[in-house]
Amino acid sequence: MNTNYKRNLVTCALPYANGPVHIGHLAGVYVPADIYVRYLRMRGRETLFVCGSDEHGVPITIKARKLGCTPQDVVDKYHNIIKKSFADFGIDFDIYSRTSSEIHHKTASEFFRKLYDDGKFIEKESEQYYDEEAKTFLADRYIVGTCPKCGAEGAYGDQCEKCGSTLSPDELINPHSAISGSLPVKRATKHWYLPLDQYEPWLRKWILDGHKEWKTNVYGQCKSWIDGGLQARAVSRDLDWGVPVPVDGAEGKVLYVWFDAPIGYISNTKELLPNDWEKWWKSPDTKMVHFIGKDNIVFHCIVFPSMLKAYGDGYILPDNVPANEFLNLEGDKISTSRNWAIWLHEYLEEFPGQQDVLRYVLCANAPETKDNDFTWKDFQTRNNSELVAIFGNFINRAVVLTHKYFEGNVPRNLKPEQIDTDTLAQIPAIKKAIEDNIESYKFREALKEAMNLARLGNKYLTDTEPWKVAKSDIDRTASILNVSLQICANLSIAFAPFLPFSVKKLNNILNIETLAKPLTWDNLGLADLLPAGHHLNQAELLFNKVEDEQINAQLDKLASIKAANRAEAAEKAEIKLAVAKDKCTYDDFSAMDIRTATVLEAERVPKTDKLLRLKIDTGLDIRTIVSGIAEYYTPEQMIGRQICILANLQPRIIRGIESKGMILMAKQEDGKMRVVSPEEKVLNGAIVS
Ligand code: B3M
Ligand code: ZN
Repeated sequence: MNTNYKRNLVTCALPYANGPVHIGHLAGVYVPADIYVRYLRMRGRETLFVCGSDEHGVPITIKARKLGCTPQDVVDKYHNIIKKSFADFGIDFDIYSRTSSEIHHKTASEFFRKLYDDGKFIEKESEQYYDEEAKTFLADRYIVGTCPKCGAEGAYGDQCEKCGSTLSPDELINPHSAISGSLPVKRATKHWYLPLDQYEPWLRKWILDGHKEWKTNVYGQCKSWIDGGLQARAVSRDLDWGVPVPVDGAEGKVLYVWFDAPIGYISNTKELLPNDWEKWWKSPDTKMVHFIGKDNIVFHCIVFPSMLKAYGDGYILPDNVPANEFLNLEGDKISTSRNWAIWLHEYLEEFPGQQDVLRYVLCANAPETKDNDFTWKDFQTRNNSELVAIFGNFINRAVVLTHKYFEGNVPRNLKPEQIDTDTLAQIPAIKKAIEDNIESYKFREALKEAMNLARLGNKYLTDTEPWKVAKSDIDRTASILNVSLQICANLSIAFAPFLPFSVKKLNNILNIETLAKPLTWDNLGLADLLPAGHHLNQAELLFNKVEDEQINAQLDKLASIKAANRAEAAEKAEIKLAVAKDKCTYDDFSAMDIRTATVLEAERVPKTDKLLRLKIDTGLDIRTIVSGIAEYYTPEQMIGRQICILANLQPRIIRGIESKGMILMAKQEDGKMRVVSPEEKVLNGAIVS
């Protein structure tokens, strides 16, 4: 393992721009990466911190269809939300760009083309599902049907969200296109594949022999992928959103999102350093570290390195990929589709100025070796009993007492005692422990060590009781507060990678601008950071208590999300076909006079949100029918439409209006009611038989 690196290239998984960032993303990827980079910068090591939005792929196109807009509209919206929320949360990227950028399209396209020209791909024709109505191939996610495992409607061609089974489109019952609803047909299509199996010997050597120091969860997953036998992997897709495949005859095909996205790390670097990017990507002096979640391990340890290997030209490989496990929320898996998440942009609105509380809790609870759980109770407890009661309390007492007894000036160490020396002597070991833990990507442990320094200060003050000593021995009090303030300055350094916002406040209290000795990492452990006579600014609380009301409001919010999900699930369940009715006779059926009719006029029934008043031409007469379809159709959508009605239903007075008949409707999968209409225009009054 190279230990003479000259620079550090740190990347973070590119978040899909089909939704905001949530605490699972932060705990898994972005908070640890930001801590690592802030620490490297404090050590004076040349570092580049790169990220951006991942804007291609089927999830984006599905979201666009759902919202009735273009994929570009979707990524524009969420790219901006994500970028702003990262910046407001102190995730201090050198660049946060995006894969819909021109420079990315150019870089990814050239990357593919070189591998293509060098014959690194296999070309294969395969049968894919095709929607003849929409005239497009269907990615698995675009094929829906009944789950063969649990019978749930709306299962996707790759997965059933109800029971979690991984599926293939061929397994679905009644598979149909999510775009047109038509039955998909199989059609031959050509794609390009990266033959990962050809890289197995090299991957075995590079990872299994060469990187035994990687985290157990990462090394273990790589080993099982490699031992399981690597397959050729498609690097193109039939989709109209993404980086077009730069090969003649490849119209309608784009680079597979997991081929193009990792190249985003390169294109983002190029965008930032157009003349200097290669020293980061093609020099053995660069240490590259990918921060990701565990679901991205295969792409960052197997696929992307194989792509870089295939490309050659001196591209470096990651020195480490410290993937984290998953964070759950209140005992349940975080889920974008179920809105079961704490969204970063919402947290920032609801807890203004409290970025560091979330940074602290997410680091202290990080799922570094196993999945972990975030609870609002724990958030409150850690804030109130650790940040407020230990760190904040110590700083506040030391500064307030210095203002009380020494007009805010750091007193001279007039009367030192053994406890002072013993206490200060513990700081270098804490410094070393923080360094060792951060350098080996153990940020939870590193944070604990920083908090141990706060505990040390708090205990020192409690043991020495300057507020009592001051009554009889002001010189001893001077020493106690001098030592305490040195610990305050050390805390500013120790917490700088973790809690940048609080450290900024602390530095203002300590008035570090005028210090002769800067609070650099190398100075962590010194006992003379604040010289006697240095003037402190007024104390201000670093942290505020989180009150029960705030937590209860968040728990109520989650409860209402859970209730909405239950209601939706219940509705979906209800949509399972109603049980068949008892047999009826032909006479029973022929007693109903079902006719076609056309809607001439339509208007909402005042003071109701479900009723429309329709004037219809039944062929027999012009009549009024009041129908509960206002939540599914506007009056405008009904006018001119030919429908089917039960014409001989007894008239009823509805909201004072005589309604003669009933409109025939049917429920869709999502619970929406649709009118039953003849496929083509027929006579008004035609009998439906
Ligand atoms: N867009 C994020 C995810 O799988 C994915 C990462 C790409 S990093 C090149 O959640
Ligand atoms: Zn299922």
